[in-house]
Amino acid sequence: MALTPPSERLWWNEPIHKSELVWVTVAFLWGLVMFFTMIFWHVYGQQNLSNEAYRIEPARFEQKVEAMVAKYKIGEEGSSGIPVVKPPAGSDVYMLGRTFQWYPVLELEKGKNYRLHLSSLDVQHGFSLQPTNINLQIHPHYEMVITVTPTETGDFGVICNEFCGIGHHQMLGKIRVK
Ligand SMILES: [Cu+2]
Repeated sequence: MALTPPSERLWWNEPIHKSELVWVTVAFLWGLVMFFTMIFWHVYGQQNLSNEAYRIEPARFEQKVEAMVAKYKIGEEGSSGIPVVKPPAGSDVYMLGRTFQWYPVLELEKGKNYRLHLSSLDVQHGFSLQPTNINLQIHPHYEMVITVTPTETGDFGVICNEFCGIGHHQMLGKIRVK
């Protein structure tokens, strides 16, 4: 840091050193590459989903989830007490995040379309579908809707990848595809 002004006060009239010009150019071009990569990866990367988002009160979202559970429950997941729900193909399916669980377990059919609604009842959670590496931030008061078509059968884990409190590491959910 200079304590006194430069001797030539109009420093911006001095020529830019060649190496500085090279680095400014490299940084600018790299910025452009990364900008266009974001757009390219959204279309071709199959990781950044095109989602819709709507405002919703947590209590209202919980009502919708419970209505689906009451209608389409087919059992419970192990001894966890979390219901397993099998909604009809093509329908709206709901999963909520709350400290510290994903609720309920969804059973979907391979090759069918679903509109998956996600929201949180309390704090921000991260919906991370494993092992396909799909990530969405789930906020209270916002309902994220994505159209999903399962392409493989099996059990897919849903982990929370946004630290949400003391039980964060136990926040494991499941989507089962048959
Ligand atoms: Cu969480």
